[in-house]
Amino acid sequence: MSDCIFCKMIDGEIKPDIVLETDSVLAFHDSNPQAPTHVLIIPKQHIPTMNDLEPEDVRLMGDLSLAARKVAEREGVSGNFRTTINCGRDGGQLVFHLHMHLLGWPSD
Ligand code: IU
Repeated sequence: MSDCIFCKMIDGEIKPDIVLETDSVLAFHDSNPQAPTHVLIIPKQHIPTMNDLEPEDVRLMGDLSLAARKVAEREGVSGNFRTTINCGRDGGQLVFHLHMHLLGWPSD
């Protein structure tokens, strides 16, 4: 999608602070972090919201979860993180390219 900011990051037109990249997923630091670690994990395929998921996207959603695990390890927050996917404007979604937030805190 030419007007999607996350697609521009995937295409390299805009350069985020990348944590992890695989064939299907890109993970990068959120530009406005809400926790000591705040990473967004996005599918490379443009899917606007969770409401647009189809049965064939099951593997892709698994890829997002496995990427979250790896991101948490790389960021040193494996024992202290949560993930969120906002859906729709009233669900807090501002960017309409599906993304998983990973919010993490260092161990004591
Ligand atoms: P939301 O779930 O759609 O509300 O989350 C969008 C996130 O994308 C939000 O945390 C923004 O800070 C983040 N973000 C970003 O990291 N870089 C950008 O260029 C833009 C938004 I636009």
